[in-house]
Amino acid sequence: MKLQILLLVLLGSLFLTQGCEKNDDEVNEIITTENMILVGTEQDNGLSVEMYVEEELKVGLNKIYFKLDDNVTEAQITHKPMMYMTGMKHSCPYSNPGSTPNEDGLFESEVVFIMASGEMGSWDDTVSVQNMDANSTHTVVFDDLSVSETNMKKNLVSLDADSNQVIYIVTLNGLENPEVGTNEFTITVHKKASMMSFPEVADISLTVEPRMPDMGHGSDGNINPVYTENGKYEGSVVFSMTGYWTIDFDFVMGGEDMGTIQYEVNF
Ligand SMILES: [Cu+2]
Repeated sequence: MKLQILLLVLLGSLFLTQGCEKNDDEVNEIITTENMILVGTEQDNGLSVEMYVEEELKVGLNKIYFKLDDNVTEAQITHKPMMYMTGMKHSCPYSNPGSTPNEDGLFESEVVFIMASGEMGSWDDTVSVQNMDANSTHTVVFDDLSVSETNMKKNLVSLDADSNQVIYIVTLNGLENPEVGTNEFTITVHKKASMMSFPEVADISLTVEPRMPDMGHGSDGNINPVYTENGKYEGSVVFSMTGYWTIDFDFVMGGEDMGTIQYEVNF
């Protein structure tokens, strides 16, 4: 009898889960520019370019969308985020959109902001468009972008085979609203080759280890982050209760231990 009830509950939760997944798909489909934040509209040489975001820009991984005039079906878009500070400027890790828009007519790109905007400096994004339909070129600048602090960007300082110092820029994303249970996250890893160049790092073995230092325990069921694309590694972490947690990420490349980065979560 008890077994039958258990089976019924299991079956029920299976249907519930499927129902939820269906809903998520529907939500994804109705995301249009109307649900997004228009950062700005700029024009050059007869083409208008709009910049959209799903949420306010922040330190860490951001999706930035560009929309061109409706009739453009193919375009080569390159952009360059830049921060202007006193006496210097620097860029950050980013990826360029593909040559065709998504089903909502948006060209998708990613930017990993490594500093917040404010008294220390301001961000802009220079966007160059080669309209393949009209064979025309256009350049616009979105300036004074507002980027908020998250404390989710850290530097991993390591030595290469010749004992030269190498700086890797690491961000942790997706744990803004942690919950008891499984939390999916995305780590980004880029090498700081110069103030302007931040190539992705694709060949790192990462392990995740959450701990509750005040209580002396960790948790089971964590999934080590695995590389996907554009410097991104995806995994999940289990918080078995609310409170103060530390999360250690251990970095290994080519069998060599590169070091550990620790984040803190309190909820
Ligand atoms: Cu800066």
